[in-house]
Amino acid sequence: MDRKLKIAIQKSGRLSDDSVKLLKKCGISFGNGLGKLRSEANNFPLEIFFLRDDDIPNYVEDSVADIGIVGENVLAEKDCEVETIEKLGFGKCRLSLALPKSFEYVSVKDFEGKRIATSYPKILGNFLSKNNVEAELHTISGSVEIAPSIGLADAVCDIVSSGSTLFTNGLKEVETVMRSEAVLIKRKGLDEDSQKLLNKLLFRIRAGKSAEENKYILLNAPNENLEKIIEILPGMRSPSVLPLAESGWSSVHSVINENDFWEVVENLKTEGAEGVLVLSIDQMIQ
Ligand code: PRT
Ligand code: ZN
Repeated sequence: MDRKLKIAIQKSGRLSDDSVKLLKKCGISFGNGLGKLRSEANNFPLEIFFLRDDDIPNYVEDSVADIGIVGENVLAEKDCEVETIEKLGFGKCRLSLALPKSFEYVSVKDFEGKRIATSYPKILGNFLSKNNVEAELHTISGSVEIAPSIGLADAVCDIVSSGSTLFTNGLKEVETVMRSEAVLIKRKGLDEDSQKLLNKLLFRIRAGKSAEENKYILLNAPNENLEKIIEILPGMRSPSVLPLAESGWSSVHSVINENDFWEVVENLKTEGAEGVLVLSIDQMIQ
């Protein structure tokens, strides 16, 4: 029997589009029509399950799926026996403690004896006990941010990304309890055939991720400054240098990290680089 790898992704929510995009970027094609719970890839031995994010760690733990994509926040709250294999760089957010705007916050000790509404009692409980703070946790599953205004709690501990939800509810963020992003998880005891398929998938995920983090750069450099320019451009191995038709000049090609991009370009300009072109990379195999 031909083995298929089973992956669980969020059906509809903040991680859905990026999870689908990630698989498609790996060259995997599948139908993900509305209302579908399961889909099979046409060109990779992969079966995709569309589930609620909260259920994904359990389904992976119970071997219903081999792997899954879920937020680290959900994973930490669940305490399932699964292994995190790769950070995926999307779904970034933080779990934070927030208080009414007018509260004069000094330190985490201000939460002593407070009633805190949250959907993350386990993560918050650990954080508070690490800080020797005793508070009363009220676990609610949604609309945590309205709890203080209706008198249900004095503070909240909720997921924040832009901060606008807290702001519009008259709250301010005062402590970060944890940072989170989407991760790829796998079940324990994956058989050899499934592991081989996972390695193949991971190879493609990593190639796409490196491509996103890097840029391809081309520029013209006066030969007398080549040495300095090459020093600025590390490249995958080292930059490619080709002579230009005009004597005394060379074309230099390299790959640079997106985070260093502007600084590198400024330094190149200082060393006399001209005609700098920067291109996105589709895949980067290292
Ligand atoms: O239906 P299902 O159970 O699958 O989805 P869900 O409603 O439980 O989760 P969903 O889709 O909202 O979030 C899925 C995952 O996305 C979360 O577990 C996080 O890992 C991640 N994520 C990233 C976020 C946010 N950003 C986020 N902003 N999850 C929730 N929010 C909510 C937050 O709860 C708050 O209500 O957005 C609001 C705050 O946003 P800002 O931008 O106003 O700060
Ligand atoms: Zn959920």
